Amino acid sequence: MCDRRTGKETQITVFDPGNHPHRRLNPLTREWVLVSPHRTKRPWQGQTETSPSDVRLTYDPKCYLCPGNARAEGKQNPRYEHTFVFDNDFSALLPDPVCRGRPAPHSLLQAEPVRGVCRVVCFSPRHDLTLAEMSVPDIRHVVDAWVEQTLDLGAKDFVHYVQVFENRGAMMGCSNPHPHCQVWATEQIPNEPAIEAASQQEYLEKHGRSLLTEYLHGEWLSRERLVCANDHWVALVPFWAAWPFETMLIPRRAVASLPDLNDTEQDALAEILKRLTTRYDNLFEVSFPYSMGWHQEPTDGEGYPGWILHAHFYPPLLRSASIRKFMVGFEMLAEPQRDITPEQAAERLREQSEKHYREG
Ligand code: H2U
Ligand code: ZN
Repeated sequence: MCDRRTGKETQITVFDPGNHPHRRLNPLTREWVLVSPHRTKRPWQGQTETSPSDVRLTYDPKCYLCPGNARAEGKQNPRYEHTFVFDNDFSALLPDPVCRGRPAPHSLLQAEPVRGVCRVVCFSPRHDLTLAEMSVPDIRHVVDAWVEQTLDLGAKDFVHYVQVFENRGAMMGCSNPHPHCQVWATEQIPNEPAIEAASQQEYLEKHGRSLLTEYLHGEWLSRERLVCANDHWVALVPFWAAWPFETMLIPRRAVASLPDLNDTEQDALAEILKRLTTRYDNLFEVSFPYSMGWHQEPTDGEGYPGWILHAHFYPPLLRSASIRKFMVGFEMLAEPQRDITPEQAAERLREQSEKHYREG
């Protein structure tokens, strides 16, 4: 092909997503992700040092989540056997109604009151465990707690959305190694679920099928980005993943929220959670940090026919137990960027054993 300006011949090569810089669209958030696979010609020659062996206590007398211990504000935890849920002592949201007061002085200075409830869910009385190292029946208790919290908080008239999330590891800002997650129930639907609601709704209207049902179908056929699966769940690296080892967990039956899962699907969820988190831990032989959370149908009673329940796992690690991906610079100012392709990441996770490296 001839360049009109310089008159020189330029070589146009055929687009190869495994080699050429390109952008991928996240249809849930409608954001683009820049993928630069040419930067990882030999992606796995970097160090993969293991972390110093960590000796962990099964019970820590100083931990505010261990059974029988006192929390920061003086309240005492019961001697719980499976899970334990309490109202966050430093809650980011409060349930008390407040009146709106004066209107905004300018349309650019909008503020609105938010009511809500924040809770903490301890996964296990054992201080030293993580989902990856808990037994499947014990993880099932965690699934039960998520379902109960969604039902309980979702039933409150001022709660329109229930966000279950886990910050794992100090790298993700987790304040305590004791296995736990948080539940924040809010009056307004927050940004991420709000945009996902709009995308899923629009897709359904346009195509007559749910976005994630359609997406899962294609991924199941191609298998390129699958990590692991059972009869009821699929774990995959999404085509549009921004974090190096980002995954999604999607149920194979179209359900909208955790309480919609039947008993067998809840058992299967406990099983796949253990398998996926074990693969993560084995990748760099470290207790893999991540933020994970569920996106489920809002509880405002509006009806979200296109909504499919799913979990996102956003782990920060890139090349080793200590080398992380930073979302800075171009990511902060322009759009997310990744080097290793989602297909390569899925392959790396598929290669991992489902027997935990610390076992035995
Ligand atoms: P992380 O998931 O980020 O570690 O947060 C744990 C939560 O536990 C945090 O939101 C709460 C903090 O407010 N917490 C209590 O409710 N009581 C305490 O005694 C300490 C921490
Ligand atoms: Zn503890």
